[in-house]
Amino acid sequence: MSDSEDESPDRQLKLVVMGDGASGKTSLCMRYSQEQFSKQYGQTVGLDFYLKRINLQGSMNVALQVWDIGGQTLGGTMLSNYIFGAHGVLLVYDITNYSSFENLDDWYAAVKKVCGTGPMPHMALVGNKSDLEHMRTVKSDKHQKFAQDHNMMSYFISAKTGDSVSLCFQKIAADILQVKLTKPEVEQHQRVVKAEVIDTNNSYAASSKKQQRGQPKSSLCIIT
Ligand SMILES: Nc1nc2c(ncn2[C@@H]2O[C@H](COP(=O)(O)OP(=O)(O)OP(=O)(O)O)[C@@H](O)[C@H]2O)c(=O)[nH]1
Ligand SMILES: [Mg+2]
Repeated sequence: MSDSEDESPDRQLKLVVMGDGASGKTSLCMRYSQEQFSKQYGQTVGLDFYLKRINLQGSMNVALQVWDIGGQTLGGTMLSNYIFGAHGVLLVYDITNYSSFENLDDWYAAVKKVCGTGPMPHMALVGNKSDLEHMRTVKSDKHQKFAQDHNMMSYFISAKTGDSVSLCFQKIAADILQVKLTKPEVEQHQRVVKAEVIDTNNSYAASSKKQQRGQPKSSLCIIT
């Protein structure tokens, strides 16, 4: 157990992760809390909890209580209870699935309903599966407009590669607690750039003009 785990946290935050089924909420939570990813889809029934202890500015210990809400709960009677008391809400959609983006209106409305005329929690728009950029169906400007219209912070992440996952949570926690992340903190949570060699003959790049012209088979180095 690390020193920070021994100490009781200075602050505890409830973060609720919501959005359509299969948008990658559980994958995001698993990546963040356990550095794991599974290609298999197991639908979340109701909700799951994750706990992550982080440190802000080297001095503030924060316990993040992450509530992973099953996509099927939209319209159900329990959803309001799950949202109640949230400090932050992550509205997650899949950038390759347009309807998961469209349905964010309903997820947003569910949060609004719980808050009534009171203050809204910190809201973050999270476009997941950024590793599937070549299959994107939600244009980036639509994403930005939604974030602006709803006064939300906005992120593109990949639960699969881990890209921007840690930084996203770190920034959300810092924003809620109104502290500024230091440059070293931002760098620390930015994922280390790694090169992955993929076989272009089995990837989307296989249909590129280069291949069509019958050029020799090759491997492509992608920076993720
Ligand atoms: N390529 C890719 N696949 C992902 C990513 N995140 C999740 N997936 C896949 O998408 C599928 C659904 O992921 P889940 O995390 O179970 O989705 P969920 O939002 O929790 O779904 P519900 O529990 O039904 O609400 C799984 O097959 C994951 O492997 C990602 O960043 N990239
Ligand atoms: Mg799930």
